[in-house]
Amino acid sequence: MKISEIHVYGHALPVQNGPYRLAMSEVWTLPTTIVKLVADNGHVGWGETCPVGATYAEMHVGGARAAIAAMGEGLIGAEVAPLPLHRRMDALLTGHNYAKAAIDIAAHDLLARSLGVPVATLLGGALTDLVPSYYSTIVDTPDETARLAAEKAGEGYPRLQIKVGGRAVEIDVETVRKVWERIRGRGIRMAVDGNRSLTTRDALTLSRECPDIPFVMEQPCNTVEDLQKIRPIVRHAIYMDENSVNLNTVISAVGTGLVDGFGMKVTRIGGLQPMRTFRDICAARNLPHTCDDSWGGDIIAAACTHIGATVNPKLMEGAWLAQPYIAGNYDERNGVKIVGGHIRLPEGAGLGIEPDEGLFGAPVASFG
Ligand code: 0XW
Ligand code: MG
Repeated sequence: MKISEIHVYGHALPVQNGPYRLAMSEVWTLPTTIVKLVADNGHVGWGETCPVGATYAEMHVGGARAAIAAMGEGLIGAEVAPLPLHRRMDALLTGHNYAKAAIDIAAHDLLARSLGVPVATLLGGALTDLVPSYYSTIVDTPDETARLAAEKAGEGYPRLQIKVGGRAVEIDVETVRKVWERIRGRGIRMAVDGNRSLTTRDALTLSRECPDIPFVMEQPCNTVEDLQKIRPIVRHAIYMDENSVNLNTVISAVGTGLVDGFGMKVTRIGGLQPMRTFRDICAARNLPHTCDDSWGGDIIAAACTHIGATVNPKLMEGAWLAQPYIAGNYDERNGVKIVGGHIRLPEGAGLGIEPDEGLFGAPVASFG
């Protein structure tokens, strides 16, 4: 089964009750990029990639579309199977994992649909049909963050991620302490995510001022070198997120004992094929991790849920979805939703969703 056509669509995802605010950025609308693959036997598959703005990480919408265009014609005639497809993509373009991920996800959807099985089956098999999610607060006042954290804990989220950074560290300490007052004793896990923004000085202060609170510090500082510096002296577990840009960085972080887990994005690592390798590396070292993406609609949400369902539940830190911030679904009937802090694995073949093509308008590019 070979790729015969590739269509690329642009679609705007406005942030409901925006902006979505991280330590170093604020976003109101996210332009997502959707890929439809058509095979020579008529089967189709859908993929997506949606960076959360242009400064969260080294990725942006223009880069995604340019990279897909650079590979487009060269992928016509390629085998719709993850390994040969990645070899072909790597032969056409170095890097640009987040663009390759859209093709990879579409190929998984297409292959699974043609076999009549869920994508989770291609990824090794689902271990659950109810995948835990986690709620991520935005950077806000200590009181508002604590109020929201308590509300989300009450909704059934098993884990909360509290965003900090971009301001005096004293406010971050106050925020974390106030959240903890509201959720302690309720069995809810907690991550404190600096999204690369903290100096090593402030990361140490945050850890030392909260020795009694069992949170994990997610990507507090900007670089691997910063993490190496604080690693031996902080009191908290460290998770790597934005720095784990490919399997090579993951292997180094795992092999050197730099981290206790990961926040992982399906598109940053290059799609579901590298994501399953990442999952297995973490399992071999007993390291917990998330299965997220930075943003995206139903296609990304379904991809995160399918891989999330294959992770050892003991190590699964949750699949974060942008869905609570997005109005509507690509597939009104089977759209992926968080209910009670958990996500039901979509049923049916492939990703289990049938996007309404009419929403996306004319393709911004087509190949084949
Ligand atoms: C909470 N997320 C998964 C969504 C935002 O894009 C940021 C991200 C993270 O953990 O850094
Ligand atoms: Mg993070």
